[in-house]
Amino acid sequence: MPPSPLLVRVARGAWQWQWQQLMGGLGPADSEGNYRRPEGAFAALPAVPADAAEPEAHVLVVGRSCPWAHRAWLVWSLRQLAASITLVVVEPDPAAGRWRFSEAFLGCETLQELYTQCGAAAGTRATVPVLVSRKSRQIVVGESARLIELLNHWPSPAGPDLEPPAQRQATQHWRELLQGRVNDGVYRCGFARSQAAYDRAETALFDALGEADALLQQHGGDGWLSGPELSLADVQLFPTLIRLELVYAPLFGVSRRPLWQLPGLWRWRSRFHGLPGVAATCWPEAWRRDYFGALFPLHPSGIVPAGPPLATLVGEPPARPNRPDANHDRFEP
Ligand SMILES: N[C@@H](CCC(=O)N[C@@H](CS)C(=O)NCC(=O)O)C(=O)O
Repeated sequence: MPPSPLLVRVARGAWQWQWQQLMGGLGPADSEGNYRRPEGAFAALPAVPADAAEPEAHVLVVGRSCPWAHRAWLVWSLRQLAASITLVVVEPDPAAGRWRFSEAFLGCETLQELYTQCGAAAGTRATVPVLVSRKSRQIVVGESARLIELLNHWPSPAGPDLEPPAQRQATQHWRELLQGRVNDGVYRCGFARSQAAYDRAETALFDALGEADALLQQHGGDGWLSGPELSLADVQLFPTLIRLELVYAPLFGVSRRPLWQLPGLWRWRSRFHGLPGVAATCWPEAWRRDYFGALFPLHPSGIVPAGPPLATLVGEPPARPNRPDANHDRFEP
């Protein structure tokens, strides 16, 4: 027998209330339901440390699924900083809601312990990415937007300058636009607590992607987001776009335009993925496992869906139907 309409109404109301409480655990929202990312600690841009070139003097802590960590990992990789900065990958512990070292690191089992050991105030969120000085046991910087600037100034044997002087203004423009509307924008969609909040974030996201796509199409398959040379703007865009079909479209509801409908961005993503060292920073299984497994209020079953193989998301865009007028939705027995 189907449940009575009254029971359905009560259950719905109770679930909605509980859902709002659970969403509060993912992040704060304003009174209109817009997601508001909390400020991070250790957010200032420091000077390049005097011992920056010393072998293994610094440690960059990243998590595979975190897009903010991914951008730092990319700069570390593109600028070949492995000799002076050791990369340490932490694993999520979703039950405890924290990051854990695979093996004890500087005497710490969890990232929270490392933050405390480095003098972080009680209650500080222990987030990745974070750059730590091994010698002084201090956090150098813990905010990804500043961290990638610092890594770009870090002494490097061969790495490119990701803030090319001739493109400075355009790089700055794109970085600011991407940070809010795209990088955080997908979270503003996924963590929205009202339809209006979601609609605002989703429109801003796809407007920004449309703008980037138009520009890249004008470049005709050459060049990068802020000009002929690769820049930090490209670095910021990649972690969000490479997760689009794998995680953000199905989980955060950002599926209005699949990327193959934005061919400038599709080709840009393939070229970026093909840069030396980039593929080794991509972990689609870990991304899906962590996002679908950990974000309980968005996906209570915890079932990790299959996703398209990464290899199908790079290379030439999928062939379009060769008869544009064909009615593919028509049911023809
Ligand atoms: N503002 C930070 C945000 C980083 C961030 O939110 N990292 C998440 C993983 S994607 C994290 O470590 N969260 C752990 C926590 O909040 O306790 C940045 O961009 O560096």
